[in-house]
Amino acid sequence: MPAKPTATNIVQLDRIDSTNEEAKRLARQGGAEGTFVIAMEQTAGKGSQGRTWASPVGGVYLSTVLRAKAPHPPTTLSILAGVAAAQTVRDSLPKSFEVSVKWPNDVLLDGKKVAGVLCESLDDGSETNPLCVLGIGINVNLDQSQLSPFAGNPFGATSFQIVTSGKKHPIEPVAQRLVTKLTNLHELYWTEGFAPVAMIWERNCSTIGRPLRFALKEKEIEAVCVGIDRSGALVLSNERGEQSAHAVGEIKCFLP
Ligand code: BT5
Repeated sequence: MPAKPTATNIVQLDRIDSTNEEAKRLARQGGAEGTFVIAMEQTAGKGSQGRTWASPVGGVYLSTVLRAKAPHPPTTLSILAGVAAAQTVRDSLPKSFEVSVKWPNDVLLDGKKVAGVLCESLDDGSETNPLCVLGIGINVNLDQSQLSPFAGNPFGATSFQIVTSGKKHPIEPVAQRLVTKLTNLHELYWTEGFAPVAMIWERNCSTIGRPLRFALKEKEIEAVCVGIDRSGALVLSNERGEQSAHAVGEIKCFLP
């Protein structure tokens, strides 16, 4: 059993292709566990499934290398990262703003996407406690024109600057807060397992008890969200009360 990783090393960069790629390069050289890579700007920021993440100066772009702890799969770490990002956004803004996490790990600020998470597994030969890169992007000082390409997405896009009527926010404390939240949550996960992290996720989510439209690979279904299971999969209940767990898929919208 490897030792519990701690935040040992923070690499600060002005500009990089992708902090996830840099974290992977460091991991390949060995000893990257617990390392944080933070950049002011990404030239090739990545979303999930080959999508891109707009990453101009004004956002927080952070990746860290952590191990999932058996028997929990890497998906549990991506849930953990969503919780850390939501806590970071909430603690960085006045309490009047509504912050929630949408399964699995998008963070919504007043109902619009303000942060995203990309979790990638690294094959380091350890099947028991796989090494993962967790990448988080938070829109802090991005303006309307920088986010307008995403206005048509199901949950749109927003930033700290947009919701606070154009106010600029210091980036450094947001990045620092995210490092602390990730470190604390990973410690909790490592010592007590995924269950307490899942409970915090459920407390922070906008989803439980709400009817929603969910896109599976080949069809869309309407169901009520019940919670997440021990692997981080979304548990839905249909109109007959039958429950199903979904490891993949996307919440398209909430229903009235
Ligand atoms: C995500 O993907 O939400 C994962 C984003 C992870 C970004 C971090 S930044 C640090 C680390 N290094 C990287 O290279 N990546 C990670 P997904 O759910 O697939 O959402 C991507 C979609 O959101 C895109 O196809 C756009 O439609 C939209 N989008 C792109 N940039 C955005 C932004 N800055 N804010 C809101 N939406 C955005």
